[in-house]
Amino acid sequence: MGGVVGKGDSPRKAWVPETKLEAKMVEAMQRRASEGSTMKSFNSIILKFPKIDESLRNCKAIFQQFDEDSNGAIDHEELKRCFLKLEISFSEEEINDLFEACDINEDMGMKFNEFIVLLCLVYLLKEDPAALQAKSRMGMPNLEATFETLVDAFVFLDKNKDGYVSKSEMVHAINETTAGERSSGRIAMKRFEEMDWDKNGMVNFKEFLFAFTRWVGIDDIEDEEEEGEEKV
Ligand SMILES: [Ca+2]
Ligand SMILES: [Ca+2]
Ligand SMILES: [Ca+2]
Repeated sequence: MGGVVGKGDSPRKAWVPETKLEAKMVEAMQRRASEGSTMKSFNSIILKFPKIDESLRNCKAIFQQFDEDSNGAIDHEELKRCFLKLEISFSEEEINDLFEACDINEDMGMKFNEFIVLLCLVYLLKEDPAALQAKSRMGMPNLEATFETLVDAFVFLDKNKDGYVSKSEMVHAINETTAGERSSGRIAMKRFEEMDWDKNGMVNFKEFLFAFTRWVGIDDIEDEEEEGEEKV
């Protein structure tokens, strides 16, 4: 891969997309950012938490529908049929990339929260006119509205529209809301650290989504197994 900045051997460059999928995500997010955000403050995002929470929980039925063998996870084949049914025309490679990106505990199955993140990424990527000829909808209007809110929230935070939320952008967003409060910087840091899953100093949309599922408690629905324990 060309273009690696030649300072030392730091393993990753935070703001350079690490995968093709991430590059597409960033691109889609930047395109979306050019339309602006309806969010006015970080608080306005927080106020939407309950509604987002409810909507995502309702999505459990969709998850169960596509978890054909009811083993609590959506595997590759189930996901492919899910895409077929939702008329999401992604290539095999795109589906694989998405699957890999969202399967954070790498057990080859989408848990509920992973599936939600995946669907939201699909929602974002589907807006890409180059990737998809048809602007077909996913056929889940409520869920799409929620995804739109999440995209909107990310766009609000990403002030410089580079497709990532940096620490200073987070601080900026929170300071706007809680002007003058001394604790706000610390809150911003904490929120940021919760989001920056791979600790590379930048939050991409996927990390943001996973953080969201934690904040609204979606991942509590699934029993969180301890590490190394795959079977229930
Ligand atoms: Ca299954
Ligand atoms: Ca940014
Ligand atoms: Ca990160």
